[in-house]
Amino acid sequence: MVVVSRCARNCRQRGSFRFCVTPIAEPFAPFSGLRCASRPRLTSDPAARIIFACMNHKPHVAVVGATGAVGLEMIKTLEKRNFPASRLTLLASARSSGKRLKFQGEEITVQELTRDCFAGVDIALFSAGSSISKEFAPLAAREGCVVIDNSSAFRMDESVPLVIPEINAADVEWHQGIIANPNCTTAITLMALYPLHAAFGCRRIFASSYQAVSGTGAKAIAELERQVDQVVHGRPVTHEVYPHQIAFNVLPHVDSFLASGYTKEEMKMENEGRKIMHHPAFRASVTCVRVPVYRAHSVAVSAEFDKPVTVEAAREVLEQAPGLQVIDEPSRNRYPLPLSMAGQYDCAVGRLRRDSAMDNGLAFWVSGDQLLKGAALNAVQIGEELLGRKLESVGA
Ligand code: NAP
Ligand code: 2RA
Repeated sequence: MVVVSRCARNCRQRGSFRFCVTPIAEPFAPFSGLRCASRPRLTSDPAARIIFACMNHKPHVAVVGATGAVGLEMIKTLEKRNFPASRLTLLASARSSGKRLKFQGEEITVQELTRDCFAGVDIALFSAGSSISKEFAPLAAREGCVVIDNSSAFRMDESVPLVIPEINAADVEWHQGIIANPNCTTAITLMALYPLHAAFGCRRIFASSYQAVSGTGAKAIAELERQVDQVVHGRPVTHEVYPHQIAFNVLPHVDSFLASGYTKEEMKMENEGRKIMHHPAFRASVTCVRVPVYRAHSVAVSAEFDKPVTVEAAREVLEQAPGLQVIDEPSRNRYPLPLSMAGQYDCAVGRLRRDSAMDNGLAFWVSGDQLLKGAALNAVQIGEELLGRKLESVGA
């Protein structure tokens, strides 16, 4: 296979991206044996018209929702991982306009998000909620920007890849301007479940989550702090974010309820899990619970597999899995804890045991920082995939 830098027939320039719009079903022409470096090698939809953005310079990056719990972590993650941004634009609501945030030793002034913010921006990391994403992400994509979106707005859209780089990195290749980041509880669970699925074939899971308040955003962190102070000082407890007191309590309620009795958050595990693992028959019955933990979600999972699975075989698989630590020495009280996982890029799995209620079943406990692997880190990793794949294509 000869890779040409562009096919001259269907390659287009949009902003600072080069991409190929050859329909994937059409044989690459005009000469067989040639492939355009701008054209994706994989797609789940053979009829789709593909737009694959290839970056040809250091990107101008924007963070939308820069002042929020996730946005602040995005800025730190871009800095810590030396993301090769030529420029960083920080966007939030009018309330934050003029605030200054640090990036690589410099102060950057936050600007109000408006419709004309995306001219010249190459990659935009969105984390300002679904309604903002629905309004501004398509507009940014039309400007030639690749949007990596943290909200649930586009996750189940068939034209939008939903990506955890350790699992389905190649899906970034069929993006059409928007790539979705998965739900945080789903992402953390799949970091342990997917390697097991690849080895033993996962049929279904039963799971309960233990979700930190920072999953709800900056206001919920403040609510827990305030309520702890109110309880400790014997004052009346006030609540604004959650329907009940969260301090010294747990709430079996994350996101809104559906007619089925499950919440939206609970259904994300099955729906998003199917798309990310390319496993349309995957089933998940989940109870999502909010706990008075500041940071890092945990999930107790019982999984049923096609093949028999021993604890030893599962451990061997999990020890090889990227982005995952195995912390599993119950006799020494060693298992993953949200307190220890807060601030870490890796997730951790432990409490591995044969599930006593299922054939071919394995029970485990997985924890991870949902602001990082469940949001900011995963988004930056997707950006890195976009840049890395250009190098791979050119060098092929
Ligand atoms: P957050 O702490 O409440 O932050 C929200 C951000 O959105 C702030 O920067 C806010 O700016 C900005 N924003 C709100 N209204 C806006 C508007 N009209 N125009 C422009 N910017 C606006 O929330 P978060 O926890 O960071 O979550 C943000 C998104 O990420 C949500 O879609 C959430 O579902 C998703 N997510 C969160 C997590 C998590 O662990 N927190 C994990 C995965 C996905 P101001 O400061 O100016 O108000
Ligand atoms: C939560 N999954 O923890 C969400 C993060 N937006 O509520």
